[in-house]
Amino acid sequence: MAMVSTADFNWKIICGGAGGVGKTTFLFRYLTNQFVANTSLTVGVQLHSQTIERQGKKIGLIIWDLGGQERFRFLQDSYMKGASAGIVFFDISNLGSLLQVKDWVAMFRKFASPSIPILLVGTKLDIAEEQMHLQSEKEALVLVKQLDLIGYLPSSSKLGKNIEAVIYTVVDLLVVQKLSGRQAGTIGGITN
Ligand SMILES: Nc1nc2c(ncn2[C@@H]2O[C@H](COP(=O)(O)OP(=O)(O)O)[C@@H](O)[C@H]2O)c(=O)[nH]1
Ligand SMILES: [Mg+2]
Repeated sequence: MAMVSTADFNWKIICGGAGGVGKTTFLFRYLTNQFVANTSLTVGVQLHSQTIERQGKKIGLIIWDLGGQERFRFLQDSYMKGASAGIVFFDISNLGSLLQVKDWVAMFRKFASPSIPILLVGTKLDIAEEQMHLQSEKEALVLVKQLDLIGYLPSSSKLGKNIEAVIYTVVDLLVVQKLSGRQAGTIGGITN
């Protein structure tokens, strides 16, 4: 992968979470500002690249959409290498999907870096009942603390809620870490 660019930083962000929680839909919404109701099953890994500007810095991003399906797991270890940050998704309308969060966090730390910053994101806020919002937030915040994640954000790709906020939260943290000279959770890789 050629990363010839004039960006100040080039970062790889990896996305994980149970199949069907809305990872592909989220990334599609982020990149195109459109909601598609029928994304086909993500086969293995898809990647999207873009350049954004945050805090006066030009940042080249490569966002990797890891398939949640068990049968593609074998592909995934090497794709996590060199990642600077991770996003783990679960479905607010299906709290069973929270059970897989721990595994994804463990994989990111094992194959990317033990100190990789990871944001927890709830999806499909629009179809979850009010009581689920509260319940999911409570459980998500427990996980954030337990697993030492950088935070939690509820989102809806349908409503376009907290889509950019998710990406910017991660990127802004990396920028701050970089500028303050702290390790941005990566070992070599594509990070400048
Ligand atoms: N109502 C609603 N449905 C969503 C949302 N995000 C994803 N979905 C639906 O959830 C299903 C699975 O989404 P997908 O992105 O393929 O999940 P992935 O396996 O995690 O990539 C699709 O039918 C999406 O349309 C959302 O924010 N609101
Ligand atoms: Mg997918």
